[in-house]
Amino acid sequence: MAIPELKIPDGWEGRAPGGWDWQPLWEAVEKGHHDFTSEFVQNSIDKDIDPRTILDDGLFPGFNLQGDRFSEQLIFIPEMLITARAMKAGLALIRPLLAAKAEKPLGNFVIGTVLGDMHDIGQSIVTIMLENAGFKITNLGTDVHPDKFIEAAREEKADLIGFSALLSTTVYYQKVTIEEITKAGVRDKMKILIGGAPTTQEWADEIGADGWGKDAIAAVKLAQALIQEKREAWA
Ligand code: B12
Repeated sequence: MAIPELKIPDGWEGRAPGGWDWQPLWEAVEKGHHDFTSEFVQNSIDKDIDPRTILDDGLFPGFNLQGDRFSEQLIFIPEMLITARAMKAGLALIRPLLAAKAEKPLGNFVIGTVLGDMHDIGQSIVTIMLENAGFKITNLGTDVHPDKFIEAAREEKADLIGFSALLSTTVYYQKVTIEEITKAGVRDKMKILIGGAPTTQEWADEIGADGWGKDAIAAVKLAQALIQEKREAWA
């Protein structure tokens, strides 16, 4: 087993002001110091560092280091949770900077993590990027029952709906949720996107989703393409 190490983003110095040092933020996220993380992220925003750079160069290294340790079972749920809390404290500050101020949204997008699954960092990043691209997002959070997805889709007259799943056991609920949407008679009113680390294009095809996004950038491209496609109108 390889001992996880901090992966320092290539060329980060070129994306930060002279004399800048991300090390304290890498350590704060790693150790789960969410107050310090917020302060440091705010300071980075005040220094006009690009929010994507804050995310990629500032927040991810410490998060990924703990993630690798969690995967190797060197740390456990409590430590991973406090790191996730720090990550989310940072994301919360970046979000308003990236959110588009479009007067007329490109479309209504409902997103959530499927039943039985508590992972929400990835879908939060997808949410931020989609907002940035001009979509109106309704984020239902984690552990979302298929009925709740259907109810929100009806309420929001969703154009697009997205299901995140991070566990090989919960990807099954992406399939179940699509089946329930079909049974409810609303399948053709929206385009369905899926994502999450264990998912693939093959899985998306197998369960009848309209698309699969490998990451947040792919999710945005996919959403922009699918919003152009024909859908049944909501009543
Ligand atoms: C953080 C984390 C946790 C945290 C979650 C905190 C939170 N608020 O999210 C906590 C500690 C709670 C946790 C718990 C568990 N976890 Co966990 N967790 C992770 C970890 C370290 C990181 C996941 C993550 O956030 N990745 C970063 C984000 C940015 O990536 P992402 O989610 O893949 O999202 C990107 C893309 O997939 C895509 N995307 C995501 N969603 C969507 C949606 C759409 C529509 C689209 C288009 C795209 C898209 O875009 C995103 C951005 O680029 C991973 C291991 C790892 N290193 O990845 C394990 C991991 C996912 N967990 C795992 C396990 C086993 C568990 C537990 C079962 C552990 C346990 N023994 O109880 C529990 C399950 C709890 C539950 N019921 O959900 C396993 C899953 C193995 C498997 N294949 O099933 C992993 C892989 C670790 C491992 N190797 O063992 N976990």
